[in-house]
Amino acid sequence: MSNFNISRKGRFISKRGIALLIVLTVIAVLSAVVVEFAYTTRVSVNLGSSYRDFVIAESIARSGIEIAKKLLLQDLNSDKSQGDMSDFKVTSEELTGDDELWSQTAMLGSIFNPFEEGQLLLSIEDEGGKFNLNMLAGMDGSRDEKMAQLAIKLFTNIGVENSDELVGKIVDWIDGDTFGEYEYGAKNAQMDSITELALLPEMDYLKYSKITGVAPDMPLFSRFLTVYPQRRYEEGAKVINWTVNVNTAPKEVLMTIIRDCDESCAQSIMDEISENHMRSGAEFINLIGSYGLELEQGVNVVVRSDVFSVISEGIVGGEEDEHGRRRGGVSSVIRAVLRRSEGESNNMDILYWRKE
Ligand SMILES: [Ca+2]
Ligand SMILES: [Ca+2]
Repeated sequence: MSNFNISRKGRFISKRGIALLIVLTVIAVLSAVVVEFAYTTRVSVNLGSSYRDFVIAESIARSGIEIAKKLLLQDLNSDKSQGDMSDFKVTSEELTGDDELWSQTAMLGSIFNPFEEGQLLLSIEDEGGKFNLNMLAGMDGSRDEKMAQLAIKLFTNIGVENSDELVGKIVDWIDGDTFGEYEYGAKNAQMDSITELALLPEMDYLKYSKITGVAPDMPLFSRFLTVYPQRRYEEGAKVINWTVNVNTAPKEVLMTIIRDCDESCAQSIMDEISENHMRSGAEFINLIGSYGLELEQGVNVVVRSDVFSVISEGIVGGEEDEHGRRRGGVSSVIRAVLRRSEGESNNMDILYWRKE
């Protein structure tokens, strides 16, 4: 295999060069976490070796969350200095190493490993390209019909049968009132986690993984759906449009937000975006306009986001597979949702945290 890739901007960048850039970035953040790591390593000497391995694995997973925070803040700063406030995905085939490093972290484990005693597998995903289920209903108990129609369209695009019935169940689950066809045992409050979908009437694993687009053993996140940011009630507004970061939206979401755009149409638009990411909502409107297409009602298009889901796994022991990933060792996984706050002092809020 060639040791060189051509970046989107036409430059030749060696894989070693990319690895070096990532190494430099991570070394900068490691100084912050190394103290915790050294401490747990010292403590572990006195413990049984399998428990010791678990403590180290967990420490690596925690460090991964710190690395994710740092990468996202660094991205915000470099976006500001470059005057391009957009967040987009860089796929592994076209790694450039110098922009949107957060979106390239899936490569981290196989390119290099900063931890001598184990391996870090980190993935960061933008939640801004997904449908926020909490938009379906307001505190006043009313169903937001515009959002309901968009959700029905999205579920139909995903291949869910009776998607209007599913949306009805979710609305009853979320909305503040206690009347409705599927109200029995409903929460009647906004969702805190996608996993609440599993509590809906007549839900099973197969349906759950179809609706969320992920395997049942990865329950926290979904390819198309999110519950973040939970802004709807906080703002107290009755009608809020669906704000979508089109740079990170999956094909099924693009099919939903554009009127009369089938799968191959959405695929072409997604290909164009991955070739040249959108730098403004207007640019996207022009792009779909060139296909003779327009947005659905109730949709706002943006090109950036501040809410990201992170899966950080530390693995100790085991054997490396052909991709350089360890299998069969002691593993610790942390799933978190992080929000970047803009302002004088950029920082990260943790919206969700779960350790497995
Ligand atoms: Ca960015
Ligand atoms: Ca209800």
